[in-house]
Amino acid sequence: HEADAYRTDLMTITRFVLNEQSKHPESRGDFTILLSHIVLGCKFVCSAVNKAGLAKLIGLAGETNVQGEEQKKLDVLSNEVFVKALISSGRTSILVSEEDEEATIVDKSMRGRYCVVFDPLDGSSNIDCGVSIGTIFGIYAIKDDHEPGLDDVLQPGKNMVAAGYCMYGSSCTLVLSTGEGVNGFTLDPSLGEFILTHPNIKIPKRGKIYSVNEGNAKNWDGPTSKYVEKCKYPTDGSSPKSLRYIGSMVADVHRTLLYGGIFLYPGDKKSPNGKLRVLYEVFPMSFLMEQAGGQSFTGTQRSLDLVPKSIHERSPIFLGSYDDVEDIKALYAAAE
Ligand code: AHM
Ligand code: MG
Repeated sequence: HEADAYRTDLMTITRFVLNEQSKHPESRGDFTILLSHIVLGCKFVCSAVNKAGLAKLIGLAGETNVQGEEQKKLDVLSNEVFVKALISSGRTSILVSEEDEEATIVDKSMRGRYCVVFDPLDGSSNIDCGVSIGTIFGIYAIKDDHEPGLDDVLQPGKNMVAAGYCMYGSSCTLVLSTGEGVNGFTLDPSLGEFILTHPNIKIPKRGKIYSVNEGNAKNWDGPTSKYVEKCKYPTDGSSPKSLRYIGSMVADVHRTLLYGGIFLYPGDKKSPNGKLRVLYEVFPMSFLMEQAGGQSFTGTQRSLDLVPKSIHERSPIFLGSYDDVEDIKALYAAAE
């Protein structure tokens, strides 16, 4: 009976990725090992985030613990866990984290074929009020026998071999693409395993939601202003869109992926490049969006074609349902 099979035949993320990799004869299992270390980091952060609300009660972040040591802030702690997990996987050469100004070049004795760019805990302004936050990551492969350098990570997003995020929300959800579609896994806390719950995610071709920090509207450029105006007062007979904005990129993008619509963090007069970082925010989310059938645009080009010049560079971003992104592209084209 099929209903039974679903309950007893658990597709864990490790099993899923092993299956995927086995289709590639050249695969040596390195990617699966790397991923299991990323998953460990996500489980750790999930558990730390869940306890954060109790911090005052049990003395976590920002307080002194029984040994008299100052406790670490959640984002600093998350970064340390990811850096150590990634190095100890033995499968990485370079790490770029939002928390660290410089890239980490992994010691020769621990080096592997991958570079990981990540934001260990994004949306940190939402931590103290218990709103969803997340980890974002992207993975590049480097050529064998080659001294790792910054040029391995200063590459367009289309060269990534995988990207994903983990959302610490009402449940802990990991969304991953290795370039063959997008799949979502939910942490079963009783098993400590991510189980496939959202196979083959496809974003609706058009959506009914727009997501943007409208508090910046007075500094927007013409096309962004026109676009948002059309969301509210459509001129083609369609219904106005709903506004949803959490202020956590992972949560806003996750909703966009599942329900459709558009997420915008445009450049404006004050911040011409917007706020979001190319390597570990714009690229991984754009990779996932395209893999799910959506699009991502910077205001001038396809986001994944951008060639970053520095590791913490920012870019405007417009991503989401294919047709909704077409509309904003048309407005920018018309303004040229
Ligand atoms: P952070 O890296 O300091 O957490 O900032 C990134 C976050 C994103 O998650 C979110 O999309 C954006 O900042 C929200 O910015 P704003 O508060 O300007 O709307
Ligand atoms: Mg961030």
